[in-house]
Amino acid sequence: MPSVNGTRNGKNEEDFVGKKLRTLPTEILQRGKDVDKVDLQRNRLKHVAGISQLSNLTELNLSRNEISDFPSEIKDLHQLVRLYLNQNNLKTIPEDVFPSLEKLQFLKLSTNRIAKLPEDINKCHNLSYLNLSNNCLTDLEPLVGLPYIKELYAERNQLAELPYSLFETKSLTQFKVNGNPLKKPPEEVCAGGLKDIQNYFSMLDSNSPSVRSVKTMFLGTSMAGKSTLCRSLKQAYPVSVAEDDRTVGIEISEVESDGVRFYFWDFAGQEEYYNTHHVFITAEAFVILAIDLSSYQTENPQSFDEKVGFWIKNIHLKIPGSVVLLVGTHVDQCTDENEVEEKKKEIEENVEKMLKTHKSHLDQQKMNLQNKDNPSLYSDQINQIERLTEYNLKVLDLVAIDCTKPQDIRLLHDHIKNTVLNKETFPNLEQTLPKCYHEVEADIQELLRNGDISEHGIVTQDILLSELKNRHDTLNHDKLKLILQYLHRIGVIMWYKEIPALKNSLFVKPSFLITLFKDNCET
Ligand SMILES: Nc1nc2c(ncn2[C@@H]2O[C@H](COP(=O)(O)OP(=O)(O)OP(=O)(O)O)[C@@H](O)[C@H]2O)c(=O)[nH]1
Ligand SMILES: [Mg+2]
Repeated sequence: MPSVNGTRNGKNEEDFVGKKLRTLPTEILQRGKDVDKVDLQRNRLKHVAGISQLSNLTELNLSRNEISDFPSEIKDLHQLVRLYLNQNNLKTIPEDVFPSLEKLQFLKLSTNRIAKLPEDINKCHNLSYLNLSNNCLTDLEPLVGLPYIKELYAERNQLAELPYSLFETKSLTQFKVNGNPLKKPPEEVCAGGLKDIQNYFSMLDSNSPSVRSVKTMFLGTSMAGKSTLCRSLKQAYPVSVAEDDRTVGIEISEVESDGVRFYFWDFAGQEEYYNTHHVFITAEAFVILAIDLSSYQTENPQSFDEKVGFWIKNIHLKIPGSVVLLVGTHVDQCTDENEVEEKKKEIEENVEKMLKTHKSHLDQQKMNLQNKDNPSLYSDQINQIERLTEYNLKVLDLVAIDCTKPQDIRLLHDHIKNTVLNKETFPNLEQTLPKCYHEVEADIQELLRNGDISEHGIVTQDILLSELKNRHDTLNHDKLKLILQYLHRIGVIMWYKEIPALKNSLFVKPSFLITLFKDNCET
């Protein structure tokens, strides 16, 4: 039994924080019913045998211990109001615990390995705060029916679908679910918050289609072959791009292939556009990083930096959850296969080094904080760093091709198809959307084509809403606005709703906006 220096205050509160405890101290157990609150966080407890003797406990903090089996004695703590079990190794929670915790209002189970919730958790009638973030949950259905749930956190789990009925609960005011492979509702809907989720479900019916879509960004230096790749992939055949045909700003297009809708974003590689890229790089994406292999120089750090390093750094900063495919072009202009192989190898090795350095910097920073005199003061920062390390920019091996050769374009096309359909690489590919979301998107394009919206695509909110309302009498302004916000989040339109001077203007043709930015940058 380790020596313990628990501190007591007059209010029957016991503090045993960070004492390296492996079992509950006997002196606390002896005090039995007199104890009101116990803080045992940051110890080495694997179990809490005897805890049921503290039958008047209202608050129990067991966070940051080594508990892997849910302590069944907890169910005898009928007075418990707040329970912390976050940062342990819990995998399962048995049935029959929560119905007995009639007074429990606050439950923190974040950062464990829980894969399944007990079916009777919804019998914990007074629960108003529940944190389930950083676990492996695939289903929140057992939570349906919690009458007073107010705050619910389920970030970074394995949730693909959310139960509709959960959002019919009037009491719910806070809900966070980012970092899940969501398809129903898609992450971009959830990002809008509770109201967006509720509206999404109210518009969803049994006919709502499931679509697989992926935002594909073509990045790389000017003349690398981005537009050639983009246009050739669309045709599944080489399309020649003239030398003086530089992309101005950005070209956005859509193509359907093998049941997947690709949104192609072909960026200008010329330097004067670099300042504008961040405007359009928001969510996760599939990035095709084009590298002209013929002009790439091995053993020349500057060449690597300019053609590859610069882009990887930027992608890491702006879209850290992305998948990057390195595509080496112009192999026909390389001397032979050896040259191509050598360049491919060097690029892949350098990229790997970059990613490793990035990770070791984060680990180092984390260690510095953990080694401070009182690391619990920095636990929030440590958590943030841990979150950043979870974002693994995935960089796939380099595919070297000659863009003028039909079989090379086909090879790349098939390679992209296999990559995108790989569930591990793209867990978010499939999404279920109410039909009206697609219809509104198509309507905006039609309004543009018909000239009902001016050519540059700038339109006031009132005009757009009234045009859309004419076409969808079942959708009120609030619902239409939520759909427009979703389209903004996926990048189909731009709506700077938070900026007072711009909130009444919608940019339904983002490519025009970037040209404006370019002009600004040049002046
Ligand atoms: N021989 C050969 N030419 C290529 C290959 N890929 C691209 N090109 C040519 O290289 C030139 C530049 O290609 P683009 O696709 O326009 O380059 P980009 O990356 O879109 O350039 P920016 O729009 O300026 O950013 C064009 O003339 C293409 O025809 C290739 O694999 N082999
Ligand atoms: Mg181009």
